[in-house]
Amino acid sequence: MFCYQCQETAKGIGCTVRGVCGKTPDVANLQDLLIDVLKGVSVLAHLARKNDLVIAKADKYAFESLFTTITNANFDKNKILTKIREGFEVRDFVKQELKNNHIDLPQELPSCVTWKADDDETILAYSELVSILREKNEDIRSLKELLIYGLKGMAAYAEHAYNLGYKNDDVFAFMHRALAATTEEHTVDELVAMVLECGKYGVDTMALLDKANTESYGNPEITSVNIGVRNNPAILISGHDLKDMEELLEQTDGSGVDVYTHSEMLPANYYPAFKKYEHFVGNYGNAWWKQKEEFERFNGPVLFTTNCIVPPKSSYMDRIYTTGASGFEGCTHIADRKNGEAKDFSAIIEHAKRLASPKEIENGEIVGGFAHHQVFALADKVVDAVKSGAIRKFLVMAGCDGRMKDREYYTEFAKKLPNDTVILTAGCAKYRYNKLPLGDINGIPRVLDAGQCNDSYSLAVIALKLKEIFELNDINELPIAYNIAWYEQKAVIVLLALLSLGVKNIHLGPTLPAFLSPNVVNVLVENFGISGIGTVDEDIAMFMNS
Ligand code: SF4
Ligand code: SF3
Repeated sequence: MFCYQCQETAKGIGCTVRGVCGKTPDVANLQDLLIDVLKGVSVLAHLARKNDLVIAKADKYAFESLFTTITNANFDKNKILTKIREGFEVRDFVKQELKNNHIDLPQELPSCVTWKADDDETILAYSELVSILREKNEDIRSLKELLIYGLKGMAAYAEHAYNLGYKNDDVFAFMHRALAATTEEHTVDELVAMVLECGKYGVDTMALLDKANTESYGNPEITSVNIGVRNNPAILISGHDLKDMEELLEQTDGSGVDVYTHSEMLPANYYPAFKKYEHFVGNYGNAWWKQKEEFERFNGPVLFTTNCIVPPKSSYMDRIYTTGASGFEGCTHIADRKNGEAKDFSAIIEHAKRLASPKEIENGEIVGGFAHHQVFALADKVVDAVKSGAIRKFLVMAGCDGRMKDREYYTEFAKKLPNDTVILTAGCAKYRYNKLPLGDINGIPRVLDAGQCNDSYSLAVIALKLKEIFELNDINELPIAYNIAWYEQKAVIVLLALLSLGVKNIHLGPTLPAFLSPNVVNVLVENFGISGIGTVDEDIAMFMNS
C-alpha cells in the first residue's frame, strides 16, 4: 500500500505498512482500485457528456465512490469490494448507453475502462498493481492527487446536498472531466489550471450545500449549546450528514432516548429545525480523535454518518453504527433510503433503551451559530467594531483537528492572540480553542463558529460582504488573516475554494501536505503566497503586522 492523502501520513511521507488511521493494506489497495474503476466510469461519462448525454447513475457512483475513500470514512473491505463490482456494472451501463446513442468509443482505452474480474482473489491481487506510485513523475503525481483529493472533499459535500434533494449538474460534469484528465497525459500548467478550476467548483458545491441546509432546516442562529448530560439513555450522532440528523431526531422523538451530537455534528445544534426537539440535549465530547475515551463513557450507541471514525475498541465496538459512506467491519451498518423513504433507525434506538445514560465528562455551554446569515444580522455591530478599532484583526482558523501533539500550536495561538482579535472558525479545528474563556468584544464573542468544515463557505461569504461594505477592490485588503489547520480531503477542497476566490497568503498547518512535491509547493508559494506555520509568537507578530 501507499497512501499520503492525509496530514498524519507516516513520517510525513506516506503510509506503506498500515495506515496511521488504522486502514489495513487490503483496504488501502482496494480504495486505490475503487478510484481506478471510477476513473474508467468517468472517462466514459465524460465522453457521454461531450455528446450531451447525462447519465445520472454515473454521477451518483462518482460522488459515492470518492466519498467512500475519504480518510476515516470507510474501513470495511467488503463494502469497498461491493462498490468496485458496482463500478463494473455502471461502466457497462454507460458503454451500452453510448452504443444506444451511436457514440463511438476511442480505439485505445485505458485499463481503468476495460479491466474486470469476478472473484475477490483476483480483484485483491490486481488492487496491489494500481498504486498511485505508478505515476513516476513526482510533480504530475502530486498535481493529479491534489486534484483527486479536492474531488473527494467536493464529493462529500455534493452527497450531503444530494441527500437533501439538491444537485448541480455542472459539478458532476467537472468531476468526470477531472477524473478523466487524470488518466491522460497533461503538462504541469494544465494540471495546475484544473486544480484551480476544482476550487471554483468547490465554491459552487459548498454554496449548494449551504442552500440545501438552510432551505431545509433554517439559518443557523446564535445558540448556547449544553455540553453536560441528562439522566436518560441516549444516542450520540457523529459526522456531517444533516438528513441523517433530521431522521434520527424524528424517530427518537417521544421514545425516551435523548440525542447528543459529537464532533462535526455540533453545528446541528444551531439550526432552528433541530433545536425544537426537547430530547436533543446538546454536544458530547470533542474532536474526532478523542473518541476512544469519550465513547467508553458515553455508554449509549454511536451513529457515524460520515468520517471521522477511529477504529473502535472491542469494549464498545458493538455500540458503533455506521450509515451512508461510512463503514467499519464488525459494526452494524444502517441501510440507505429506498424509494424516498426515511432510513430505519429502530435498531439503534432499541439498543439505546437497553443501555445506561451518558457519564458526564464536562458541563456548561459553548456558543456558536455564526454562519453568514447570523453575522449579516450583526453586520452594523461588527463594522462599528472594526471602524472604531475595537476589532483590529479577524483570524480565519477553519479546518480540521487531529491527534498529533504539534496541534497544541492552535490552542496556544488562540490563547496568545491580542484581545482585539476575533477568530472565525468552521470544522472540527475549533475544538482546539472553543472552550477557552476568550471573552468578547462589545458583545461579539472572540470565537465565531460558523459550523461544519463546509461552512467555511460562510466565512468566505462574510469576507466578500465586508469587502463590499468597506468598498475595497481586493479581498486581501481586509483585516483578515488565514491560519488554516488541515487533516483530511475536505480541508483540501476548502483550501482550493479559498484560492479560487482570490484569497492570498494562507498559512497551512500543522505541516504542509506530503502529496505536494517541492515544485508544486513552489507554484503555490509564488502564485498564492501559501506557507506553513512557524512558532506561535512569530506567527502572531507576523499576522498582526501584515
Ligand atoms: Fe495514512 Fe492518512 Fe492514508 Fe490513513 S488516510 S493510510 S493515515 S495517509
Ligand atoms: Fe474533522 Fe474528520 Fe476534517 Fe469536517 S471530522 S473537519 S477531520
